[in-house]
Amino acid sequence: IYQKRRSFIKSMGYGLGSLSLSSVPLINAKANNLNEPNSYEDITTYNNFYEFGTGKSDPHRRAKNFTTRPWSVKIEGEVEKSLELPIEEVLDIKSEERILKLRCVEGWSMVIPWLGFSLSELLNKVKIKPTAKFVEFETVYNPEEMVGQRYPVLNWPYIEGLRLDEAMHPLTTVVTGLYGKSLPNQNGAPLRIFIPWKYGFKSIKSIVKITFTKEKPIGLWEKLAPKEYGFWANVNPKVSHPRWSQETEQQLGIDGRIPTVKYNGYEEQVSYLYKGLEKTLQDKLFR
Ligand SMILES: Nc1nc2c(c(=O)[nH]1)N[C@H]1C(S)=C(S)[C@@H](COP(=O)(O)O)O[C@H]1N2
Ligand SMILES: [Mo]
Repeated sequence: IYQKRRSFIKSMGYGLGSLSLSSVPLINAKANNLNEPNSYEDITTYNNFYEFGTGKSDPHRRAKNFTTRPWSVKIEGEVEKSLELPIEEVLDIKSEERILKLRCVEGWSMVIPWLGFSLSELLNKVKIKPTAKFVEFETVYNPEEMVGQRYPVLNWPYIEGLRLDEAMHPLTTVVTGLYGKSLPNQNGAPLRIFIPWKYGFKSIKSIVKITFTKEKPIGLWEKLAPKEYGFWANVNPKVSHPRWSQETEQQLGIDGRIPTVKYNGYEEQVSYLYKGLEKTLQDKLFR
């Protein structure tokens, strides 16, 4: 099914978002290639959420009645004491507006005014053991409501992972909403993470479990196609996907393709995480 990732956006015919933002982002992390935010319409009707189908318009049509209450998030693994947090307690953590750019590995991008807070705030609710080196995330498994999960298109549930210091980076965000509203189901309600310097598939939606691990987690895409989707998946225009170049991208609502920027424009904020590892990571990006 991943072959479908070939399909690029043709001419989208969208204008620039008509909504203007009254609030200023509280996080001082402007990507060096950040355009105007995309419209609410773009962000909520053009999605990747294979649990609801592989078409870009499937999630917003099929996720309408998805049940997000009651909901809880388990935090377990290499911790002193595991925790199961009701969603209400997660949403009690103060969210702020974070205008960040999403770059999908397929070659399209959007600028999104998310609402959220640093994942570290959630992770610090448990006492993490020194043996924890990575963090694994898991999406809910609910085939009754997620029609895509009724078919073995992917090896459900969706899994992704980060190195512990990547997970603790202040730009790694727990997303609770967008455009000042609660998070639409198609964007990963009631909570998803967002890692702005990595390809979009790392930003896993509708999370029910977070596990601290000793070993590097293997994400669902990496398991399916290890030559195409690696663990690191840092945005890098110089490292091609085996089947297409990553040098440019189509930002929804913008005419023509724009150059893709290393770490999706967040190099200044995140490059220290990969000091000394850069060469290795470039080689391993899709392996
Ligand atoms: N559970 C889950 N999370 C997911 C996906 C998915 O199919 N299932 N798709 C990923 C991909 S490939 C991208 S590009 C982003 C898209 O996020 P958006 O639909 O909010 O723009 O979600 C990511 N998170
Ligand atoms: Mo993606």
